[in-house]
Amino acid sequence: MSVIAVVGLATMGMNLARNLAHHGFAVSLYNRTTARVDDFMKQYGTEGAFTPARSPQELVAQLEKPRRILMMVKAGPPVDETIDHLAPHLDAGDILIDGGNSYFLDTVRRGKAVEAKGLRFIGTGVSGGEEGALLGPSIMPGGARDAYTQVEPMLTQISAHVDGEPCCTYIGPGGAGHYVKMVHNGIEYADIQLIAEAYDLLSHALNLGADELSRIFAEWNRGDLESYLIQITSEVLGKRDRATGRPLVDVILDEAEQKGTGKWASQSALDLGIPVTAITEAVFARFLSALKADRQHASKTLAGPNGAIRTAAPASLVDDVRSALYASKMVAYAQGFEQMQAASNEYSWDLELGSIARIWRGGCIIRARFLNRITDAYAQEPSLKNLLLAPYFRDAMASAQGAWRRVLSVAVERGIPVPAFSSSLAYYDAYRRDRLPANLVQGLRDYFGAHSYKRIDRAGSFHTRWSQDGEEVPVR
Ligand code: NBP
Repeated sequence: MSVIAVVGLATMGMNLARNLAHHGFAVSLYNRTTARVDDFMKQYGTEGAFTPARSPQELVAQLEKPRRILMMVKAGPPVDETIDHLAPHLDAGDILIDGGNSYFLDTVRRGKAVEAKGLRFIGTGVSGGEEGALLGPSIMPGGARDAYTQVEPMLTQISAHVDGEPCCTYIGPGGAGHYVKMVHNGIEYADIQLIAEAYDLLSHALNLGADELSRIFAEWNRGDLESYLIQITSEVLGKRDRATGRPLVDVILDEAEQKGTGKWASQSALDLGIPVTAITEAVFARFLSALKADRQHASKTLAGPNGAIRTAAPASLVDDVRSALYASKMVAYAQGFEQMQAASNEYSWDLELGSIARIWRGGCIIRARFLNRITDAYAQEPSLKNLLLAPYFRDAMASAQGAWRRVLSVAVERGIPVPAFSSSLAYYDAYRRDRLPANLVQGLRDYFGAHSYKRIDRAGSFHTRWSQDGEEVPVR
């Protein structure tokens, strides 16, 4: 008998099934197109205790009870179709696990529908791509805790481990797991955009080529910025194109694509009223990059500051950009964690933010040395309002801000777009201000719409009859 089934044997399902088998778990395999099951058995059948199934009936007969089925199918309607395909053959208490990148409100809906049938449902984020799935991903499971307990030994064993701790922990009920994965992906968008801006700045302001930039990122990976994304940036920049002999990055088309998790993260932040500027700018930057034809036209039409800049950027710009990247990254993470706290309050998930940072230290795409700092910050102060207020981050921002501002001056003078760098600094500068120009915003709103305003010196709401007698009147 198998202890778990994997349904959906594309990149992720195939590698997770192999990972489970490598850890000694007997795994049943099923896929809508059964040829994939046969291909899997031919290629990997000897790696572990695999049992192929060609129908849902065959699959359920192979599984120990309560049955545990990990679905790794394309997000969206395929998940509903797979549930509908399998559920009629399952018994009360059996557990369906959706390990794809599902939208968290779909997970809430599916959880309720599945539980109404007497089954149990787990919606789990899995990060790490192909390699992570095979060698140890970061796993973010959400749903009923009793269902999680039934799969915990498997999920923790196949997850990545850092300092002997698994990169898997129970996240919370309902859609909590997929929500946290969505914010993870949003932060990944922001991280990638910040790296791209650093690359763009150094290549344009200092005229550095891909090989030199590859060396710079490799150097940065030995310091505070040490992370998977910085490491692979160095590798991508160092790669030569076989066909042309040029750096491969120079022949890759500059149109970024996306699958939607960053957009969902931004949409949810807007719904929650949380200023998640770095992720949202990263999503917008991808949209703008996709307007290639428009940009090509505009590049010949719209004026920039080129030619006006005579002074060469100093070589110290490299260090400044490193500091600016680190500071902007801290803002992106602070915003993402604030968003998760807001969602936790809104949906009553009781998220443990320090534990989330802990399970992102290994396996996932945003794994980074500095996640330890986030775990430490929440360990010291579990009700921390904003990561930037924690002593480590407060001090790191204070020491990076000079470089950050110099970098933005260089970018603005030279017309180099740095939306994530600059919106992160604007967020920092706004967040640390006790008085913002929202007083004028309120005055204008009251002028044209009688929306009223509050005063700094008296309680209550007020309206001024701006264009009539100019009198201020209290609003009840
Ligand atoms: P894909 O997202 O490419 O999905 C392919 C799988 O979905 C195949 O097994 C396919 O079956 C199945 N499928 C489709 Br398409 N429509 C179906 C339907 N109507 N009913 C049943 N099965 C259906 O696979 P993936 O890249 O392995 O990703 C799986 C999940 O993990 C996705 O949600 C993805 O977003 C997420 N994820 C992916 C990565 C990554 O790096 N790729 C990382 C993290 C998370 P078929 O063989 O019959 O067409």
